[in-house]
Amino acid sequence: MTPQTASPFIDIHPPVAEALRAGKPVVALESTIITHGMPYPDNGAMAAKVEQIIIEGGATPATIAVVNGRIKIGLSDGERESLAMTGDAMKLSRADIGFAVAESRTGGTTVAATMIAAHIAGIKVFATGGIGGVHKGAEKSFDISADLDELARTPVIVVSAGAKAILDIEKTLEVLETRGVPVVGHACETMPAFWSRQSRFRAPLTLHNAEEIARFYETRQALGLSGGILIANPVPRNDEISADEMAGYIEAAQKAAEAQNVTGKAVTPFLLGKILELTDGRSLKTNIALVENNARLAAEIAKAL
Ligand code: PSU
Ligand code: MN
Repeated sequence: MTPQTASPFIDIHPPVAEALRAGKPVVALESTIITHGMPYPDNGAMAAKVEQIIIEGGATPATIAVVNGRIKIGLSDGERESLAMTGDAMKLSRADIGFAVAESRTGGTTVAATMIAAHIAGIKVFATGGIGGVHKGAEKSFDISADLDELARTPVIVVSAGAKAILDIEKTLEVLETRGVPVVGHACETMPAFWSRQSRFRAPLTLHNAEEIARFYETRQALGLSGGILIANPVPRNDEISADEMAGYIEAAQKAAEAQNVTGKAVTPFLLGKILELTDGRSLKTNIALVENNARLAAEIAKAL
């Protein structure tokens, strides 16, 4: 529930507030995917569609962002569209969400920051595309997403299509295991790889439906086990791009990032943009399809809880 000291900085969109008060299912959505993950106007259209899917699934969507220093739990259509058009929005993770609030800035929240805000508001389920993780070459760059640490500490179920295939999936799984984060394949034994249904790695755990996922979450809570759960939900078959085909694009994007000295927070948006270019927009279509698919499952989980 909203801690007293946080509430002066938070605006809960009326339909979300009402659903939370009534104990109805709510699904949080991140906004870095809007501000940094996709180009305009596809980003705004995707964000609207995903909210629609959650409503059709019987839950209330709450897109989370920081707008002029206010932590928004749920956006109006106008606010969401205007965020989609904000060219200079910040990318906000745990390290910078407080800064954006203190300095009245506007930004998209990453998986980590969205988990923080969702938890403050009392929302237990959150749908995204892919989480951040351990980047390829992390042994040199030390680039490991704050999303992994957040999953270890904040009790929110994150529904994803796995870790983005631009990452080192094997090392990402290792860090999640070390930090005590359950990684659950949804009706699959193999870890998905974002644009592709299969990576080369096994899903550490498998559950078959929303009810089983809800029961697992509640059991962990009852046992006093802290932290979240990562659900890995494969992209629908008709929308996938095979891992073999993606590998070439990913390598080319990585080379371009190195050549242009792209580092830090800019790496993920740069790689996604480059891959979009290299695939002639196909990666974007797949990205949208998998987010929609995750929103559907998240709504079912929210109802099952
Ligand atoms: N999934 C997408 N597109 C994105 C992201 C995820 O389909 O843009 C964002 C998420 O917000 C995730 C962030 O938390 O990328 C990870 O960034 P970094 O690797 O810098 O932690
Ligand atoms: Mn990073």
